[in-house]
Amino acid sequence: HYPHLFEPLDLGFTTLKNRLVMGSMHTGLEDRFYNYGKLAAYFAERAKGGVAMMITGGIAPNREGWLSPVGGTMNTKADVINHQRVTRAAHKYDSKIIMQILHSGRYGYQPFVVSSSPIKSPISPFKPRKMSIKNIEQTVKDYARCAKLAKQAGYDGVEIMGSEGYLLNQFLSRHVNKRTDEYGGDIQNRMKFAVDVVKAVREAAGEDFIILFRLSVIDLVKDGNVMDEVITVAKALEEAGVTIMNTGIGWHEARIPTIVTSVPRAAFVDFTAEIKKHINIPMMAANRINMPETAEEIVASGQADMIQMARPFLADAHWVNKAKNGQADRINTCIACNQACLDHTFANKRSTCLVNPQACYETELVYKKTKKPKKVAVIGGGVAGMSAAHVAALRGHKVTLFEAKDILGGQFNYAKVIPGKEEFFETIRYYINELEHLGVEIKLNTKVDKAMLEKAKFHHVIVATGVVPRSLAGKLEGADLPQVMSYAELLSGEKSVGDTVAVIGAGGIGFDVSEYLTAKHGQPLDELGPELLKDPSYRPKAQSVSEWREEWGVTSDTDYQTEGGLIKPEAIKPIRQVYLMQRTKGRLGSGLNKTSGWVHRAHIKSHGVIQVSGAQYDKITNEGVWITNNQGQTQLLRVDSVVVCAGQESVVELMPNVGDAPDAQYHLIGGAKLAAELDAKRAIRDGAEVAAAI
Ligand code: FMN
Repeated sequence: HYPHLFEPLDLGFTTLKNRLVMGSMHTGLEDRFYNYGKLAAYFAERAKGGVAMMITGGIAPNREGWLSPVGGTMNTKADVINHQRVTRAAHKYDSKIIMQILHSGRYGYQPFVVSSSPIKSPISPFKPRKMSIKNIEQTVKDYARCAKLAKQAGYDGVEIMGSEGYLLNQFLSRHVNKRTDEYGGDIQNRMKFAVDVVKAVREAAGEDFIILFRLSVIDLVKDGNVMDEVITVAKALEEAGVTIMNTGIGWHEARIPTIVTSVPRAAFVDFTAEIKKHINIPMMAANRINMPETAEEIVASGQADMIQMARPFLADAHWVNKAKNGQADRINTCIACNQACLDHTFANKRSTCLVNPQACYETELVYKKTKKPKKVAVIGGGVAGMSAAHVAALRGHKVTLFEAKDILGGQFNYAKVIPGKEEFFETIRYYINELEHLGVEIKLNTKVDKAMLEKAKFHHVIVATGVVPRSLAGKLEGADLPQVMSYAELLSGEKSVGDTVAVIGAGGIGFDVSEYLTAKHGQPLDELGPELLKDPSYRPKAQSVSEWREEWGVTSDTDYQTEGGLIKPEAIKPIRQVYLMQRTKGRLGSGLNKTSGWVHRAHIKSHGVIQVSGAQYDKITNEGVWITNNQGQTQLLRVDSVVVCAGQESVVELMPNVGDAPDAQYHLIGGAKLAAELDAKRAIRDGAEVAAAI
C-alpha cells in the first residue's frame, strides 16, 4: 500500500523509515514543565502509530521570541531534562523527534516583541521594537545555543521556523522589513538573518543533526515575496546547511484561508513542487493533506519527497500504520475544523481534537479493556451516540446502537452538504466502519420506547437522542406557511427554496445555510433528492483548487511575479439573494470560532448576503418577512422562502423521570443533554467520557 509513502529516505547520516512527518503544533503542554509527562505520552502514541519523524510545537530561542508570556523554552539544564522525557518517548517507539525553534517576532503576545521594522501587525496589540544589529547577532547565537541544548536533550534535529509571518519571515519579506542596513533592501540582504541562523545552528550542532527550515513558499500578503525570491532563499538555505526544506503557507495575518476546512486538500502543493525543482535536498509538502491517497499522489508525482501533516495526527495517532496496513477507511480523518486545536491555542487552552478527545489527554482519557462486559444501549446515531458506542465497544462491552432514522451521522449529514464542509463526511464514514468492525449491533429505523428498553434489560442506557430544530410555529405569525422551513428540511433535500431567501438566525447554522444558498459550487440538494442524501456513502464534491483560488485571489502561476502570490479575486455573482438576520444588535458572526469565523464572514460578504442585525421579526406573509429594523421602522424583505435557524431543542423523552428507579443506569450526552449551539466537540467527548467510565 502506498509504496512511495513507505519508501525510506536516506539522509546520509541517518535514515527516515517512511515519508510521513507530524508537523509542528503548539499544544499548550510545552509551556509548563509539569506537563512534559503528558507531552511525552502524546508523542509516544504517535510514534507507536508509525510516523517517521515528529516536530514539536514552537519553542522560543529567547525571551523576546516568546509567543506568549512564559512560553516553552530550551535555555537551561532544567529544560534539557524536561525535554528528555519527550525525546525518550519518541525514540522508544522508533520515531525521530525534532524541536521547532520559533521566534515569534511581532506576533508575540507580550511586551518585549521585536521585528525587522517597528510596524505593528494587524493581529496583535504590541508594537515591536526594531532589532539593532547587535540584537540580531545575539539572536543568531541564541538560536545556536538553543539547537545545541536540543541536541543534548536527545532531539534528532531542529526545525527553524521561517514562515507564517514569524520573525525570520518578517525579515525575509518587504511586508515588514523596511530596513536600509545590511539586513534590509534586496533579497540578499533580507535573507541574511535566516541564513546566518542556519549556519550558526549547523556549526553548533554538528553535521549529524537534522536541520529543517520552514520556508514560506507563498506569503499571501501585500509586499510579500515573489517566487524568484523564494527560490533564491531556498537555495541559500540549502547552501547554509539545511537538511530538509519544509513548506509554510501564508502569514497568519493573511486574509486568505490556509488551513480551514473549506481550503481544498493539498491546495498549495504546486508551490512546494516549484521550489523542489531548484534545490537538491528533500522537500516536504504541508497543509490540508489528510488522507493517504492524496499524500501518495504528491510523492509519486514527484511534487515533494515527504509529507507533513499536523492536525491529522491529532485526529488519529495511528494514521501511518493504518495506511501501511491498507486500512485507510479506518483512519479518523482530520476535518480541519480547528475547533479543539487552534481555537484552543488562541484561547490559551490545551489543544485536543474534536474527532479525537484523547489527543493531548492520553494519560487522562484512557479506554481500558473491561473485565466485566456489560449490555449497553446507545440511543441515537449522531456523533455523540456513535462516539459512545465506539468507546464502549472498544472496551469490550456489548453494545446496541438504536437510530430512529435510516442513516447514522445525525447533524453531520447536514454539515457535509454545506459547500466547504465536505470533510464532515469522513467522520461519519470513520464511525460507521469502526462500529461495524467492533461488532456493534446497529438498529436503524428503530424508535425506542421506555417499555422496550426495560424489557431488554440493559445494564447501561446512553441517551444520545440529540436535538430538533426549534420551530417558530405558534411564536411568529406565518411561520407555518409552506415556504417557511427549518434548516434540517432544507439540508435533507425535503424542501427547496426560491431565488430570494431570508435566513432567520445568524449563528453557525445560519452562516452555513447562507453559504449553502449562495456558493456556486454547492450541490442543489432538491435535485439530488432525499434518497442520495440518506446514503451515508454519498460524499459531496468539494470545490476544486483552481475555483477556490479564483474565489480568494490566489495565483495559480507557480512562478508567480505578483507580490505574495496574490491576485485580484473574481467578482462573485451569487446564485441567490440571501438576507441573513439576527435579533441581537452588532456585527453578524461575532460569536463564530476565532480561527474560522472570519472566513465565513468573508464568504457571506463576497457573496452579497445582506446582513440584518437588531431585527424584530413581526410576521411572515406570502410577500416576505416583515421586520422592525434597528431604527424602529417596519420593513418588508421580499423573499420567496424563509429558512429558520433559530437554535434547537434537546430530545430527552427517553430519560427516566426523577424518582423512577429503572434497572439500568441512564446517561445523558450530547445535544440531548444541552442543545445550545450545536457542539460536536462536546458531543463526541461526552460520548467518549461516559463510555470510558462504565
Ligand atoms: N506551525 C508551526 O510551524 N509552529 C507551531 O508552533 C504551530 N502550532 C500549531 C498549533 C496548532 C494547534 C495547530 C492546529 C497548528 C499549528 N501550526 C504550527 C501549523 C501546523 O504545523 C500546520 O501548518 C497546519 O496545521 C496546517 O497543516 P495540517 O492541515 O496538516 O494541520
